[in-house]
Amino acid sequence: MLAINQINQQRLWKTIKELSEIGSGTNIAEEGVTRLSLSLEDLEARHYVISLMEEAGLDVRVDEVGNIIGKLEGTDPNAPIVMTGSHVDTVLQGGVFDGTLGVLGAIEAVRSIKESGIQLTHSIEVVSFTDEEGTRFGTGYIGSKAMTGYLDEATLSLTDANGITYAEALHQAGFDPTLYKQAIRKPEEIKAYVEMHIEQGKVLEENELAVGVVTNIQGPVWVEVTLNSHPDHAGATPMNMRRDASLAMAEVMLEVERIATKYQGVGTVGKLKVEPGGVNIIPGKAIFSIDLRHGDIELRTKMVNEVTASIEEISKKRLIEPVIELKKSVDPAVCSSTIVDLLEESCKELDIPTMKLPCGAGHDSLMMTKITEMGMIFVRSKDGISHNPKEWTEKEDCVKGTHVLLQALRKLAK
Ligand code: HGY
Ligand code: MN
Ligand code: MN
Repeated sequence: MLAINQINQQRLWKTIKELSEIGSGTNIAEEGVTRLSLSLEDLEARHYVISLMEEAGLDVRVDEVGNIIGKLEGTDPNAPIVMTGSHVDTVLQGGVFDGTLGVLGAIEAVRSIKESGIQLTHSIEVVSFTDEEGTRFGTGYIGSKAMTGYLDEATLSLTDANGITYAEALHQAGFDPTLYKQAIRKPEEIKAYVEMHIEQGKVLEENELAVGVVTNIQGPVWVEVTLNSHPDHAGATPMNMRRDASLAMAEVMLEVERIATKYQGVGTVGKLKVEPGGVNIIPGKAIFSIDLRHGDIELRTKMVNEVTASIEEISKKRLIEPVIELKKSVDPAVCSSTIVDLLEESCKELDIPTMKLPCGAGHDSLMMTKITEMGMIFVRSKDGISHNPKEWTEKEDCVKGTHVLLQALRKLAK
């Protein structure tokens, strides 16, 4: 009989390896893993997660927007459930651990509880959320937004690069997006949500710790900016007669850096293109993303307003028409102090040294906090690298994080 605070380490590591092979192409070291939401690779990863949950003896269901939910029944079916989970969709050429550790670790933790034969009062649900990253449709947190009642038709009509809408992609994957409201969970049916995730930063590594307890999470605002002018001849148009969309974009990008630095937030232009895109054509259009984040909502609002004002100003000066489309705006969140304390206590009981730290990245936790007590367990990232094929977390750190998750789930569900 397994001691209750032990998982099957080999089995966990094997599942991480197996899932990493889905969407990894031929050269994972160079190309990483790409499983854009509702793509064939994502669907294959979903089947893997479902089969693993079934193998673990969980009751598995998939909701109207494709959230995969594996349940370990507690002794009291009326007690609010304890939820844990993360995502298996990735960014372009992403790493092996982002999201997947939180799903596979949760499955291993709940599987070990089941194998130990211990009976817990509250049921535990492991969730693999649909489209956390937002890479394909430019928004994200779709599964957790659906569960918390923040998904809407406007979001479902966003399109990917090929003009396919979320709704069509969900439909093609076999779900019925018109029923997305049925995925909503009532706050009273969930006792708490705990997510294990790689830190994707350097703090744990600098403090030589494997595990951290998150105190608060930055909230992201994503906008898509289109700067419209007209293409012109690169040779025949004098410099003082140009309305060059790419130069306007360049100025805005430097403003994003200046304003984010001024407020000690973060600002990123990660996706950009000019049209029509010829060596001898002055760009007539520039289309680019802006990701702005801050832990404080007032300061983030100031950042967003100042970036917007600079886009207007630069466009006016260069006789360009700007269009700014809001794609995502999720409030920053403070983790539940009850859960923070419980996670610290779990580390202490397992003799795993830890520290409290803020979270720069966004997670489904940002949505789940709107309907239940939320907390996060961080696991050390090598060199703080993430959203990069070189993303790496040592096996023993994955095991330690999963032991803390197991301990926390036991305490929450007992
Ligand atoms: O954008 C983020 O912070 C996360 O990777 N979805
Ligand atoms: Mn990510
Ligand atoms: Mn993630």
